[in-house]
Amino acid sequence: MEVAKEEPAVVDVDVVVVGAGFSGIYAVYAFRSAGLTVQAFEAGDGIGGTWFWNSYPGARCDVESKDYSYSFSPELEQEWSWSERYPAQPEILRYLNHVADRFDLWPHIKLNTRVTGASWDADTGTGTGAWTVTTSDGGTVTARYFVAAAGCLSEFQVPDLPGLDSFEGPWYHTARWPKEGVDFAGKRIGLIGTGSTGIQVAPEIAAVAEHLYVFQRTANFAVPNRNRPWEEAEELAFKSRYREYRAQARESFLGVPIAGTGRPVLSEPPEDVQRLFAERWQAGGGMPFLGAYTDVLVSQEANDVVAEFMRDRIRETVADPAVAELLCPRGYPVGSKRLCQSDDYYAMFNQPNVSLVDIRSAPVESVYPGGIKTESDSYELDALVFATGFDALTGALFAMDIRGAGGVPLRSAWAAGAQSYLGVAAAGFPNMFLITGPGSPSVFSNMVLSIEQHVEWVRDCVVWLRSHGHTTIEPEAVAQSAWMEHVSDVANATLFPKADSWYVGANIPGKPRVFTSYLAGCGPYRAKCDAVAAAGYEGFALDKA
Ligand code: N01
Repeated sequence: MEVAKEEPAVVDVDVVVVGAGFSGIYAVYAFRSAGLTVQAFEAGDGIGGTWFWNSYPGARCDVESKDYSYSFSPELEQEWSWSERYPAQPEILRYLNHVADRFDLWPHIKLNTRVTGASWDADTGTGTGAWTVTTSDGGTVTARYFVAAAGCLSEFQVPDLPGLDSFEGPWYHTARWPKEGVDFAGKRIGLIGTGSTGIQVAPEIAAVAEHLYVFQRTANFAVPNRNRPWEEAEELAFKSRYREYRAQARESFLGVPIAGTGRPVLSEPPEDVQRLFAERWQAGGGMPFLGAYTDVLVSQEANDVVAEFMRDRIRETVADPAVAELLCPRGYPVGSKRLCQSDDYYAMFNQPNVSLVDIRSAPVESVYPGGIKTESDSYELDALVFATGFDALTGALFAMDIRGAGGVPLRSAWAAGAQSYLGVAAAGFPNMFLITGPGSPSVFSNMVLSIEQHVEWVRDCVVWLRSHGHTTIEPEAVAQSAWMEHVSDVANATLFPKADSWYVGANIPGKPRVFTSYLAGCGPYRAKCDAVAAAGYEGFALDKA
């Protein structure tokens, strides 16, 4: 007997939001403030997204606290007090919980609930189309708009090492760190992964472990943080001009106002270049360092100057010249893999209980019950730590079974690489919005600023649709293709696509190699998004579905 498809007669909520990290939390606030009904689902048993899951020791943001915070509420901005220049993970989590308390957002957030699927139904009986969203608790909710705020770096990756199952000790991925913490005292620990995360967690492990073995496949560039307490007098002085500062940030390239020289490295006397890099090295921070000159990320010759400066700092920090040379990154432009920040990573290799293991020249062969075997040696280990990264940008979207018009899966629509218009919406997926999606500046910017910009744009779009009597919106295929071509043209004028990084999906076997972040800067990108809206959502089809 054929069972009739049950179609909901009414839509439960106006907006479903996936995730309750920085994006989802602000989306709840923004949509509710616009008079919309909103339901957010969060897989974790707490809010915070990336800052909830990545609770490994040493986790800290490399964007300064004053920038890595919401700007939507001047009152919040004034009353919250950051304790350090760069915020540590527990403090960011406290901040986000404070925001949820202060703005009474909890009633709209369902924890412990993963969104498993979302499908667009053009005819729900309401005559307007809606998304049917399924969740891990077996629930179903319908919504006019589906907002994916699932994070750019959510789907973590554990390498498929032969024999890992046989390992007798515990192993951990930094993105699922046990909330109760891990005691490494007196233990021999193997760390795999030397990206931003590995570089942060390593010194913390080395401080307590009997021995830390750092298994390095690719050496990474790291600039100092020069982290320090945010003194009250400095904070008060800064806060007196916070609004003005935020306005500058919005127009800036990275979402953080950076004072650069505005000149290329290659036009400057070499001694001036060395002096300026030395000053910025001393001051700490990756953005002012790479932003000192205009050609660092577009000219290989200019980039080589910076890379050699950084290698010299490694050589003067690490006592053993052979270890120092192994730590010196080569083979890709500095900045084309995410620049790391640390005050103590390189110096850690001077500790007698730390060894650097080169798994580029002698790769890991297998894990055995008592440790790791490489092509040249064996290492007896009590525990393993993976800081091996994420299926970035698309991983969290593909983890849900998202189906657009005609039941087309997002995974199929994006099989050759992510396709979006402005990084905020995708052709064939009506009334679906992506917060910091592929095709927007996202991971190449101060994420909190980019999140606010996207959420506000989407909120204004929905309000406009309703006030103008439109029921659906989705990008026109031609506008989307032109946008992605533009994104690619901008990227190809830089050194970024040269590296095998997660930016191009190179860390995930079989993932199409596509660079999908928009590199023309936050200010110009915002202007483009605003112009599209002002022109009645140019490039979007209205009421098509
Ligand atoms: O991940 P990654 P991450 N065998 O992909 C290695 C943000 N973040 O978690 O380069 C051996 O960068 C891999 O080696 P290789 C930030 O945006 C921010 O560190 O592929 N090694 C690499 O060394 C960052 O970029 C902050 O050769 C393997 C490492 O694992 C992003 O998150 C802090 C391997 C993965 O590095 C991701 O950073 C932390 C294998 N099979 C994170 N597979 C701050 O704000 C992978 N690797 C400071």
